[in-house]
Amino acid sequence: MASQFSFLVLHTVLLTYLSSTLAMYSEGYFRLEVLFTHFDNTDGKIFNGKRCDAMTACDPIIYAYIDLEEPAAPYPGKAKRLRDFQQLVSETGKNVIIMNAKMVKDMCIPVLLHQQKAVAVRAEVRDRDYFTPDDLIDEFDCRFNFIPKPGSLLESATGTWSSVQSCQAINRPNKISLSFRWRAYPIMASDCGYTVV
Ligand SMILES: [Ca+2]
Ligand SMILES: [Ca+2]
Repeated sequence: MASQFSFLVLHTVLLTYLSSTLAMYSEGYFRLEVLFTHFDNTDGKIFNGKRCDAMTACDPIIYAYIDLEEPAAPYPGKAKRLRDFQQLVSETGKNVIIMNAKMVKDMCIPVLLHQQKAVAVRAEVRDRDYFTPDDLIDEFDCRFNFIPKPGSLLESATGTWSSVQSCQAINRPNKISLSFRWRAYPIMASDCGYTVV
């Protein structure tokens, strides 16, 4: 009797868990995380080939914006002004940065199973100067496609990171690089500010 009861309880718990997971997934809301890992501007130059600073290495500030709205548009897409971007990294006297700089954005327009959602992360890197306006080092488009798979249903709140990918530099491609990983995992409608009935 007791074991029958605990079986029933377990059964109910499992069903509740599965249906909530299914509901969560079927709504198609996801949290997207982008992790910048590596910036390399070994020769210490800005967008026009001049040096960042006369005597020292660059002082890079990395700004980024996850563009879900106009991902197919050329740079900078939806991020029209510097204040649209989020400042992620600021370093002094470094041409190369190894980092773990993460940004997060919720995808609150549902992406359904096997649909493809294009994403473009816009990044702008500037050289901080204290007595003159900051110099533009380069601008980057970091593009990828997110396609929810049936496996997404079973992923925990962590998801799996992509392999390391390269952004496309707008001004000095092949001379400067910015790399990243990304992942996406299901979230609840309430995370998007929607009321669940
Ligand atoms: Ca400078
Ligand atoms: Ca500087």
